[in-house]
Amino acid sequence: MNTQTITFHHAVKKPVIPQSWRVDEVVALFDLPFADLMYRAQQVHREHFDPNQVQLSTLLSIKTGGCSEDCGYCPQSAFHSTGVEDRKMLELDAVVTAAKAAQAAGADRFCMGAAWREPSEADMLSVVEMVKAVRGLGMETCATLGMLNDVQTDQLKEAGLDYYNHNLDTSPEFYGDIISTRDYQDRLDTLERVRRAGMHVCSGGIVGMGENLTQRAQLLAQLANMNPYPESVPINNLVKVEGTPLAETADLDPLDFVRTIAVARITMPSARVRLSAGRQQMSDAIQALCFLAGANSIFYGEQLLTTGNPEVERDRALMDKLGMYPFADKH
Ligand code: SAM
Ligand code: DTB
Ligand code: SF4
Repeated sequence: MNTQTITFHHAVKKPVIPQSWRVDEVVALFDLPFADLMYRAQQVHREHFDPNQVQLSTLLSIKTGGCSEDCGYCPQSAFHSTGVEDRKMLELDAVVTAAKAAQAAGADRFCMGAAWREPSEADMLSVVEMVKAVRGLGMETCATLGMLNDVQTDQLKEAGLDYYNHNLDTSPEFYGDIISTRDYQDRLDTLERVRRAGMHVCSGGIVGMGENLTQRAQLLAQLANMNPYPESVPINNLVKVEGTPLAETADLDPLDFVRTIAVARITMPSARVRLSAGRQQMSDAIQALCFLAGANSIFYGEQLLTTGNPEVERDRALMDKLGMYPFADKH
């Protein structure tokens, strides 16, 4: 077995041994009694991280709406009437102002999102300037722009992009029920290019879209078996937006969401597991369980891309209540 070494931001070098999780093994984790699952997740978490530290990422939509993909969950798809307006790309100044505000509020990573199937050459010129400017502030940079080719991944790496977010979203089996305008393999190919260009990979998915437990396990097995697995793993709870095909999907039991976080932690021990979209609809108690299950990152700031996220004050109060602290604070 070959061993690879990856450099993590804010962490020591860790060897990552290629993993091969079978789907039935992942299902067996989901099926554990809750207390046993939480215990295992906490053991793994504490072996790899300070369990009281949380990474704070602020999102900014640099290009909103009018997307040519038909992702069934997404308020920004041109296929759905959700009331989200198609706006032109933000100017560099507006992006830098938002990044400075996020930094002042305590965020350490700034993620720029665009409602594109893929960026054009002209788009890339603007994004490169944005990445350079945000990196210049001393923040970690992340972008999520859709599919990329080799030239684009090199441009982003050169500009100083630390992470590229590109979610697998769901299992290969369920994928076709949610998106028809691109394939699972397209997603895997972009992730491979990001890796080859030398950037950190941020990839996760959405739960609560009507997938069954096996399909949830298939998503996590896909992520965990990447060699190496992503450094950042966002687990989103579907935000149901009126006008999208998934608006009426039945709620996922919040404890099943907590289980998903725990299984992500166990299967990807050294990854930053992010408790992502859906926090605004979650009680403090469920969020606390997610942190106990191994989540150690959140989106921070009132807005995700087009939907809401808890207010900074609420998150600060929650962190205080739980004795948790962000990276940006010196401890
Ligand atoms: N257009 C690019 C792409 O799809 O890769 C980047 C932006 S896209 C909005 C980024 C991710 O947001 C999606 O892959 C999906 O996981 C997540 N997302 C979008 N709408 C969501 C929703 N309603 N609830 C939860 N997550 C959502
Ligand atoms: C991710 O996994 N979740 C974020 C980020 N990566 C780009 C996006 C969540 C979007 C939720 C719906 C919205 O606000 O439009
Ligand atoms: Fe477009 Fe991304 Fe939304 Fe899909 S998830 S419709 S690619 S913005």
